Amino acid sequence: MAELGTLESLPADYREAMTQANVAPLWPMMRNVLPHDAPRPVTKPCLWAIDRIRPLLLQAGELTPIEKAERRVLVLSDPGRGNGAMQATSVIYCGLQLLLPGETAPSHKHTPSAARIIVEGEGAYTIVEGEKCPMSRGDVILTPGGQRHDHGHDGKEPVIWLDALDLPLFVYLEGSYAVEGKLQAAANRPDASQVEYSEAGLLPVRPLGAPRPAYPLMRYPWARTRAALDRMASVAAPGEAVELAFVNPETGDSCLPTLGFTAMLLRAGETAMPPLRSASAVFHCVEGEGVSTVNGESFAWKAGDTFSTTVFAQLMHKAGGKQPARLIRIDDAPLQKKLAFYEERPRA
Ligand code: GTQ
Repeated sequence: MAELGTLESLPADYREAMTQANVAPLWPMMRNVLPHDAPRPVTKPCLWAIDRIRPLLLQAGELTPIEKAERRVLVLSDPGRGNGAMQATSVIYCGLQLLLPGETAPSHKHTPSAARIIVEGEGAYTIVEGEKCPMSRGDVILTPGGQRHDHGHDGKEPVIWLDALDLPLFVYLEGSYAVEGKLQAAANRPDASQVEYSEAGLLPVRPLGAPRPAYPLMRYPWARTRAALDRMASVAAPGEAVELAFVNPETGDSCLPTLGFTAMLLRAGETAMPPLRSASAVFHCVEGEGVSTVNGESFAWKAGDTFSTTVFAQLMHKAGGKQPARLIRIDDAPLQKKLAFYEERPRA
């Protein structure tokens, strides 16, 4: 492969003239923007242990009243992007949010899409365009871009959940903004996961030509997800992956436009070695414990912990203990598929 010319090899007056003209030579930067054969990720894999972050989050509850926070969140910061990075990977933002009993987080809508995975506590809820979604541990609740949402809490203990948004993408696109509004009244009926989409393979019949809701299902209750995983695990061959995707039940598409969510079960003591994927990902452990290696670096996790992986990472997961581990995987594969470059490669 040809050695490309460096910036330093160009005459100083030529470099100065380029700067004055607001131009830059591509060739010294060529391999930065187009590296050979595979991307060179900026993201560094990281483990965010709940035991470390929970006390800081509860302290935030004392230091900052909800009125002064709008959303009381500690963002999971990618160490590859330096202190205070507002993202976990290129596309994925994650934050741990705290709501205390009696609090409400004000209503707003924004261009990025979000999903929440409940980590602990009972009695909180999110209202999305009037649909009141109760929050229980492991539930996945969507707030798609442009849909008004506010959070409330009728329970007795602090509630913590993990937010996942495509916010970094929207910031990059100079497309990120929020619109504030009034707290919503809940619609006088249960959320669609309880009444319209309560069984896989059964959809509400609508008149011909009636519009299908873009986001028919806002809440994926953990009790259902967990039972489905366990049923799959009971028939899966040893070594066969037990993983289910959260999809739009009307279309089968990913539940959000850019981010994908799956639930995984790792049988106790079993090692899973997925292919190398072009998508970046964040894993959240809902139940159990285990160890994952990301390009040879080990992260020991347990329920409530979250960790990130980079694009094309060599991954290995192993559930520890005597119980299976159940995790939720968040990735940006739906965005990459829409851009027609999502790729999987066999492990080296
Ligand atoms: O709960 O609406 O972590 O708007 C970041 C932005 C949560 C939310 C975040 C948000 C929210």
